[in-house]
Amino acid sequence: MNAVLKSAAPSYVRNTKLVDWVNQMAALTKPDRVVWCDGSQEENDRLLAEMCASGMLKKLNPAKRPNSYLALSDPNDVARVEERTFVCSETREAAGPMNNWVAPAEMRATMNRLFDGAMRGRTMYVVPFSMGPLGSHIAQIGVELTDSPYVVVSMRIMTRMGRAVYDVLGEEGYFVPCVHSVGLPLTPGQADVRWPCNNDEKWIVHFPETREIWSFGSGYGGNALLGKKCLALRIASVMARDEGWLAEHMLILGVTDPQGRKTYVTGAFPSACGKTNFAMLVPPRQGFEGWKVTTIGEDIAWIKPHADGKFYAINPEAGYFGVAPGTNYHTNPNCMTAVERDTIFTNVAETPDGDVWWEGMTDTPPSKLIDWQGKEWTPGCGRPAAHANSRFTVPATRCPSLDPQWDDPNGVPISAFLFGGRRSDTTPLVTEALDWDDGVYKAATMGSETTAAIAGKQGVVRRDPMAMIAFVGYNMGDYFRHWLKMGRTVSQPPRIFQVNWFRKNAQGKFVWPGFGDNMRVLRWVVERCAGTGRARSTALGFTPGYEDLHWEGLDFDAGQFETVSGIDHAKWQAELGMHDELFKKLEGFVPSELLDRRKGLAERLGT
Ligand code: TSX
Ligand code: MN
Repeated sequence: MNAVLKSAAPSYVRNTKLVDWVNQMAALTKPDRVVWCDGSQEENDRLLAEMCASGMLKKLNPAKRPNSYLALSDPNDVARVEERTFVCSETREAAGPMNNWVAPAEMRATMNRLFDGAMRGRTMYVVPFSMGPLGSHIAQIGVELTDSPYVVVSMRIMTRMGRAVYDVLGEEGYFVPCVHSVGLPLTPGQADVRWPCNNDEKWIVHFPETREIWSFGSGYGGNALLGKKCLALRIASVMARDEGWLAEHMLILGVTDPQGRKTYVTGAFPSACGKTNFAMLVPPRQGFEGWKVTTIGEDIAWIKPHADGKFYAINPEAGYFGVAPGTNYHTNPNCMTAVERDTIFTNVAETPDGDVWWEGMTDTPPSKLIDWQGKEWTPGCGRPAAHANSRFTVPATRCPSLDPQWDDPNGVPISAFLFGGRRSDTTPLVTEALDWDDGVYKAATMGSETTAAIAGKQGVVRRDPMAMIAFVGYNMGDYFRHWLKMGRTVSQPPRIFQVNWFRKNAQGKFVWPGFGDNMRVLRWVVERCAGTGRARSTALGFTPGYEDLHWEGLDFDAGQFETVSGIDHAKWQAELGMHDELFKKLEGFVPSELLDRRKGLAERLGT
């Protein structure tokens, strides 16, 4: 067959398993062409030009937004699809009650049926990528086969993609095979659509034992850029369990104090809770002279125990795929600077002069826009101009706060883990866990009010253990057990803190100013790690008193502090009930240590 002949690998691809697999997948999916990507500038320019010609991308005005592009997706393909995400381990128990499960043999039959001829009329791109610095002992290699050029150019931003990966792979190197199709084959002569996808069938499938990823029917975000949620979280979490490390939904930041001492902190927050903003935080001008926050990562951390008794973390990604709405020069100036150029925007609005706009970018919207569905838009027309889950895709190297060590193959030593959901009540501003196991309990029982980053209902409290509910590739109970165990593998485990920027007052207004002022909490965390920060003991753990935080430059009185940090015993009674509901869902799998912690917490609360 011609298509198979055309797939002949370049001479620098020496991995026979890879070549065999690509040929096998080409025979199954039947693309018109196979293109082995090298990640070069020329290749990228060609793909961008092709997409501009086909209408999938629009080049933005280079005078306003140099080297940047806009993609508008199908209105039915705008977010991750959790109900269509599957973990196909040999047994249902291994996947656990939190994952959708189908027996691997049955799922393989489904995948073979769906992918048979799925790429007809299209090009299959072979996309080699490294999650983590090339050659790092913490990094992993993946190869994504995709029929979407948008995925190729996005993967080139989000990962270390290209020819150097083939060199690291060599003849025998291991890679995670990832197969992706938008699921819309073309018959000869059939015109393509702007954003091909399949509106009847979407499947995001993981085989954890064989470490394979298959994705069908969507071209959007985590459904299609398979290095991110699929590999770096769901498959990596299984590798981490087997090999003794942690693959987490966490930002990584560095805090430098005026003496130049550096403390690295990670933060796990559910999707679109402001993780990117926190990772790029700018400290308040007053009272924080000489303090600096630097960014290592804003979504995923891979964390390994080191011989010095500490955990070291890398960011496996090389770019940011962040939510645009709400991002502005006040909420995240570093991010706004990052996306000034070299950025692919998806589902934001376009201005008449060829720039982009989204809700919350400026106080007053432009008087005329083209919205995310390509329709004319005017202020007050009743529709949002940008989709609530619209995104920017930008290289990490564009970020002004990027930490000099962000690319260090050994990672950075972590002193604290932060866990924070979006809670309008109950959870205080900041609480330090009593010890490792108490921290694991707090993280495991974390709840957050839902937002638009996932398809489904908004504004209800969803339990989101470690912000990993959608991302653990095995049984959540075993994941808790793995966390408990990992704390015992290092002599200096990080301190664990629970945070909440989102408490509201009786009038339903946010009380804590958030954003840069979160530095006041972060400074206390750093001081606790250094042994200098003062704390009071409460039923929940250690918390700062009003006088233990630095208030210079902020008008925030003790009464307001009480509103964001008070412990309401009736609310905590209800909260414990919700912890029980979570544990009920995981019945038979919850480690006894956590059930003991539930008892201890109830006793301390006097309930
Ligand atoms: O990202 C946020 N952070 C973390 C920042 C480092 N957001 C945005 C969440 C959606 C992505 C926040 N929203 C934060 C926060 O700390 N806090 C809030 C709630 C809030 C919103 C607005 C105001 C104050 C708090 N104030 C005014 O609008 C003036
Ligand atoms: Mn995320």
